[in-house]
Amino acid sequence: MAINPTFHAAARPEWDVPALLEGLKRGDRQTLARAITLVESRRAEDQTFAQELLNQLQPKTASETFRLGITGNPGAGKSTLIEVLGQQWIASGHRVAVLAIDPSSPQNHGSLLGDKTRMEGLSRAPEAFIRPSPSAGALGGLHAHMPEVISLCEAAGYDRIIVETVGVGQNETAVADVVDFTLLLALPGAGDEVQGLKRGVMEAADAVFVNKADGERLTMARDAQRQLRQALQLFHREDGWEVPIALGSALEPKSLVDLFELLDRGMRWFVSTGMSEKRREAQQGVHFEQRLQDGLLLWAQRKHPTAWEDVQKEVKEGRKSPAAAALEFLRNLAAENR
Ligand SMILES: Nc1nc2c(ncn2[C@@H]2O[C@H](COP(=O)(O)OP(=O)(O)OP(=O)(O)O)[C@@H](O)[C@H]2O)c(=O)[nH]1
Ligand SMILES: [Mg+2]
Repeated sequence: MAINPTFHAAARPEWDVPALLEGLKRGDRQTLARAITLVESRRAEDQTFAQELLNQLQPKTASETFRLGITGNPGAGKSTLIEVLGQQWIASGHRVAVLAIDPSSPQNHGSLLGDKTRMEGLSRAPEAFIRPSPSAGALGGLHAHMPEVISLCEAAGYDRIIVETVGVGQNETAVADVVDFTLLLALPGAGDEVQGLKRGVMEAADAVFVNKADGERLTMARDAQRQLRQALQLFHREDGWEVPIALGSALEPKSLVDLFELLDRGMRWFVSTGMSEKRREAQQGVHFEQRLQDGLLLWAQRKHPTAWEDVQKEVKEGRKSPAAAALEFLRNLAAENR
């Protein structure tokens, strides 16, 4: 194949931040999708535009928007439930954004495709916006951009944000760092299924829903409810909120009345006691620190690529302990920047 020596890839057009802001204000979905692409971009030249955009967004208060995290083991029925809940919220006049965290692992790709069919009604609704977000990355930890993506959705007029994430592995409790309220989905059956939930996941839950309480599983669902109640008693909550445990079936919308009620009640309680606002403030602090850590790491790595590689090698080969190697690297950096 001949290579055209006069060919130059077209320079990427610069981002038009005022146009993005204006589009967001209009609630334009395409603009929202583009704005999310911008803040998720790893290109260094996009960073300035992303920050310029984010800095001009008016932050929403906890009484204006509600951020709900839905977590639970793979296959617990999170997407199926969101399909019903989202439509219920739309019917009461809300605009709903669903952000599904893509665990970025090959065995999970099936579920993302599945989400399209599992949230079919919602994905066709003009009042809904559904977006999978990448979670992993060399730097930046879990869903590193989730707080920004949430702000963008809110700026575009979505007042109910649902973040779906599997409650396993590293994603475990991270969702609680970006939402006002965390709903944990559990499955019928005392014993194994209940035990399978990690302590951290249970502790982060503001409410639990035993899903798939249908057909022959109803008795098992009640067992699970009882056992979860006992397990939750072991955790002390300083805020005084008693974690409710509902049961029902995402496939039978009528059985979800209790769940919808408890979500409403939870939302009102968290807003009226100032808990939601307090959480948002604390989360801002956490995000700042995370961003700073990411930035410092990247900076150190770029400044001394060779030393970085050498030290990595030494650690991997067991010639230095990770702690000692990190300390030495930091000392060298500090000495140089004194
Ligand atoms: N019987 C029954 N099946 C359900 C219920 N809710 C969901 N399912 C089924 O369980 C399977 C998994 O549902 P999803 O909604 O994709 O579960 P998920 O938690 O989003 O799964 P991941 O995104 O892969 O973690 C699907 O086949 C659903 O039809 C329920 O209440 N009862
Ligand atoms: Mg799902």
